[in-house]
Amino acid sequence: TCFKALCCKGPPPPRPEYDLVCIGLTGSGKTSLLSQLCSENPENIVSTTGFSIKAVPFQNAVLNVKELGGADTIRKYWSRYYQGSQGVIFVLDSASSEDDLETARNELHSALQHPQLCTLPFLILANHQDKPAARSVQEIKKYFELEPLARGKRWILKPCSLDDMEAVKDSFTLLINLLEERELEPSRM
Ligand SMILES: Nc1nc2c(ncn2[C@@H]2O[C@H](COP(=O)(O)OP(=O)(O)OP(=O)(O)O)[C@@H](O)[C@H]2O)c(=O)[nH]1
Ligand SMILES: [Mg+2]
Repeated sequence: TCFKALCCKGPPPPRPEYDLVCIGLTGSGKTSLLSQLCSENPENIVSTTGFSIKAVPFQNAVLNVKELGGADTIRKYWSRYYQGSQGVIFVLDSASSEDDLETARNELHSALQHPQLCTLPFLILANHQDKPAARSVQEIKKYFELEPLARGKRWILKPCSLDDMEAVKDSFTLLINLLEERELEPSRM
């Protein structure tokens, strides 16, 4: 037993798990970002029809992320898959057309106000920042009218692109901090 005590530290404590929903228009990069975070092969990514679930490992937590496909025909069913979510990831293409940006804004506003999501932490990723046409995070914040709409809510808006995954991981760490804070709230104990 003495030898065992010296050599076997035992299994590490389990990491907390959180259930998240990931939404955003088709082509915004949801599957690409989540696949990179899971160290999966970035080739062969096809548009998500329906939904797809991935367990994304981080140092202090595991995020069970349910990505909902963003095609026009699927978006109307998004809200059926919100139940049980503890947080939201919204991905947008910062270099998209004006029309698509407006659609993304409307979808984000609906999500922020949805009864099953309105109290949850949001991570909003302004993706495709590597493209010359990408709007800055300041422009997006203004265009999306986030300050007046989401006052008092916990949301994080960060620029990102597939070619800087370290920045993406840092943004997820901020989201995990919000999820942990939420767990410690007295009202939920
Ligand atoms: N240049 C650039 N391309 C990106 C970026 N993120 C994703 N893409 C590309 O955008 C395309 C669509 O990406 P997906 O990950 O399939 O998008 P999605 O949001 O999952 O789309 P749906 O599943 O249809 O809702 C792919 O060809 C990606 O390589 C980025 O940051 N920069
Ligand atoms: Mg997808």
